[in-house]
Amino acid sequence: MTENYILSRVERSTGIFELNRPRALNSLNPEMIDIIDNHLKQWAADDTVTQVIVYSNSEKGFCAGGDVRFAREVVINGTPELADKFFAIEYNMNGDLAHFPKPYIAIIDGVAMGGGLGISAHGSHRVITENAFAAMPEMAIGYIPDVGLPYMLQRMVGERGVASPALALFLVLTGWRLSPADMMWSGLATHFVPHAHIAKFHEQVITDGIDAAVERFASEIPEKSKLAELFDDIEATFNFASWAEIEAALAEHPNRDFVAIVREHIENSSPSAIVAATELMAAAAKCGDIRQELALETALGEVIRREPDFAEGIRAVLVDKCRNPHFSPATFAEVDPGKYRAILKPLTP
Ligand code: QUE
Repeated sequence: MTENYILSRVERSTGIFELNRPRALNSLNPEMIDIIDNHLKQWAADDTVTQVIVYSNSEKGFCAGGDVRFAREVVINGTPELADKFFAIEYNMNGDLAHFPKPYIAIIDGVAMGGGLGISAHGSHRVITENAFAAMPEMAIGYIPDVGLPYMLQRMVGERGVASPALALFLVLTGWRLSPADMMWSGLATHFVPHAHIAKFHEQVITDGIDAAVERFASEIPEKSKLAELFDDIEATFNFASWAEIEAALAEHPNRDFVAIVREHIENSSPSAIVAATELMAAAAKCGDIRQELALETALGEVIRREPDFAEGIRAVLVDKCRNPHFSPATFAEVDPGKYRAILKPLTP
């Protein structure tokens, strides 16, 4: 029997995706991605649907990411092409979502990581509560930042009013866990609604539309962003197109507390993933459309999923949950960025 991992329906003029896979923290499997993409196509063309809303029906969180346990299994069983197919379909859906022509509202009332940001961050309204947090944690599993976030993160302006490629790179390389205040400040989130008002907010979105609901329920976030305090240090050390340059900048950076934070965050990360991600972000900066950037992820993802760190990282983080990965190569000095550059170059505008 197949379970309804996404409950989709139309209420009044609102298309609804209710994420319903609580045991896996709503992580997205191929079936869920198909449901989202098919409905987006249908609802984009249907004049009776004026907006779309996505939310989780579980207290546990919004969405933890893609179904990478599945991806690991097919890779170690010698059929990585099944993972290729899964990710290609997911990334295509992320592109469709980024170009969706109507208001798309995500209510994030808990964790949103990786693929969970891929089904929320590209929409017009990213509504968070004080329970929200977000991260791009792929470095820990020997993978690359994906689902269009390398493109989106570099272009969001947030409360600063100006995009920061350095901030985007810092976020994907460190896997920084963004607090609600960090999400608002960075631009990952667009509106804050206290958890206590979310049910009423949700109801009003459906009865009166997103603008009226935001007008009534959105408020100032009470906390301050820690990320904002690190911003000058981030700009001074992450505004580079290669990991070697970032390492050199970190080595000389006067604020050693900041450098210690960075080192602590990348301690259990795959050196190959960090180098590949830095190359991907530099290439993503040159893209004029998210679909071009998704093509970079597709190509680089196929290569990196076949490297040992992918299966090993998922084993350590999600299967054995022991956080003692044995990455290979184990040091940055042994990783050749040229290998990743060669994959990206022909596809980079
Ligand atoms: C990196 C990832 C994922 C991750 C952790 C990482 C990811 C993902 C999950 C996850 C978490 C909890 C679950 C689950 C999956 O964690 O993609 O099923 O219950 O889905 O460091 O990319």
